[in-house]
This record gives sequence, structure tokens and C-alpha cells, in this order.
Amino acid sequence: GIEAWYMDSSDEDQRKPHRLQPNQAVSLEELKQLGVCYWKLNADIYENDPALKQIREDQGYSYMDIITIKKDTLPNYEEKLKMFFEEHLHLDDEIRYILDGQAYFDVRDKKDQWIRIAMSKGDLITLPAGIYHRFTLDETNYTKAMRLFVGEPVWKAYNRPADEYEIRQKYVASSACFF
Ligand code: KMT
Ligand code: NI
Repeated sequence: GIEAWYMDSSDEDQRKPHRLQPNQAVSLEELKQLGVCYWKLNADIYENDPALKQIREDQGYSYMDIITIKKDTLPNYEEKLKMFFEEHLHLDDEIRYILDGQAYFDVRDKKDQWIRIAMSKGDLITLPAGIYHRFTLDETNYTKAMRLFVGEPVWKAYNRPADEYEIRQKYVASSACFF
């Protein structure tokens, strides 16, 4: 399963864990309150997995592709990693299923603090439209992920500040827990 924690504010390598000392864990329940949903699947059978098929049907995830993020296989690797780590939002949900390797998704909580979510093989996560987030590889420098989408994919990212978008205002209003 996933593990999540509040991040320290050091400028060290983004691929390091950046845990607070002592660690300040974030539960699945707390992530849910931010609109972040999670499923655990068996990635060994992703090509023919009834559980994945069911989620895709239920959620309308009609589109899927697979991205391998590794120095020698991803074109413009450095540039893309830099882009993924810029704080941004999307107008649609971001849905990622880790098929191999591992990676971090960082999301802002309602008080604007960074939460780091450690994803590994079998973890499927959905980030709600309008949440500020970013992505990085960890020190293993490799992940393979399925990207899912409702209908035709729109990859456009709006770097922060993007507070003027209606989806941002909708997201901010969507949770009960402000303070
Ligand atoms: C995004 O928009 O943050 C991404 O697509 C991250 C990389 S996909 C594993
Ligand atoms: Ni994104």
C-alpha cells in the first residue's frame, strides 16, 4: 500500500524522501479528505485484470496508455522530469497506476503544506481536478505507469499560480476541512 508523510522544506535532491524529523505520517483517510483516492491492484496481471476492468468501467476511464520514465527510454527525460516537478494543476483528474518501479506524487493539503505520497507497484491513485501537485522519481530513478483518463486525454498543466480557474475554486470549496 501507499505511505504518505508531510515534507520537510529542504532544497536537497527532490528524489530523497524529505521526511520531517520525527516523521509525520498522513493516513489514507486524510488523503481522501483532500479528494485523493487510492486502489491497490495486482500489477502482475494488469493486461487482463478484472478488478482494473471494473474500476475503468465504474469510473469511465476509457483512455489508457503506459509511460516508462527512465533516463534512456523517455525522450527529453530531464526536461520532462523538470516539468513534472513544477507545482501545477489540471482541469481533469490525474489517474496513475504504477506497474513497476516507484515514484512520489506530492500534493498540497488545505493549509498549503506538501504531502509526499510514495507510490510503488500495484498502487493506483487519482488526484482531483484543481489540486496543486507535482511528480518526481525517487532515488531508484525508474517507474512504469499507466495513465488513465475519462475520454480523450488532456495533458495540459497549469503551473501555479492558477487560482483564477473555475476548477481551482471548485476544488478549494469541495472539502469540509479547512482548518
Ligand atoms: C503530471 O501531470 O503530474 C504527470 O503526468 C506526472 C507524470 S506521470 C507518471
Ligand atoms: Ni499533473
